[in-house]
Amino acid sequence: MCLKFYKVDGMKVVTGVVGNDIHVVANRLIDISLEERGFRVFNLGVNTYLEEFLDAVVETDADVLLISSLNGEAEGWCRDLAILKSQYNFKDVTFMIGGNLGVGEMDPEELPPKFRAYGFDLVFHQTDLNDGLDELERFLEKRA
Ligand code: B12
Repeated sequence: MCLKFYKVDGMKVVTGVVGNDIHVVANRLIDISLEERGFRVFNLGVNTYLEEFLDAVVETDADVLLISSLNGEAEGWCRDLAILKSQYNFKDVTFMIGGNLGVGEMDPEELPPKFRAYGFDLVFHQTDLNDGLDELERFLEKRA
């Protein structure tokens, strides 16, 4: 059961798991949860490279790119997002990432500013999926 913050019907979301990451369970749950909220989902699945995500955003004319990372390697795969974005002509696309964004000894507080500097609008480290999707809806509503 989720609270509805914003009418998202028909908004397009490209999603998937970045890099060499085979954790598929969260990916399925994210797909189902987005569909249930009324988004139109383009799920690229596991083992997806950043360039493939950006190409899919262009091809589907998506409103949101929601990247998931579970094995802790997101930083290596995503730090070039801002550079890649500058090669495309994105207008009003929301870039979101979540899952397990760090590994080993690190300060979890440092992860959101770090990933925002890489070019993400919304960053969720070890956050409940529905809390993150509620936040996405609030963000889209504010931006509208
Ligand atoms: C099952 C599992 C595996 C299976 C995966 C099978 C499969 N095809 O899916 C196998 C055994 C293959 C595996 C392999 C590995 N795994 Co593994 N695996 C797990 C385990 C036990 C459960 C993952 C799972 O399915 N959880 C259920 C789903 C529903 O929960 P979830 O993944 O956490 O996703 C939720 C949230 O993260 C969140 N979320 C996810 N994405 C996003 C995005 C947004 C925007 C938001 C808001 C929220 C959100 O919502 C999801 C749904 O509720 C976890 C430990 C654990 N207890 O979580 C480790 C774990 C994820 N694995 C881990 C590791 C390190 C690996 C390996 C690197 C191990 C190794 N050395 O080989 C490899 C990775 C190989 C690779 N190339 O990716 C680590 C990651 C470390 C980290 N980053 O903190 C974990 C946390 C175990 C640990 N404590 O060390 N793994």
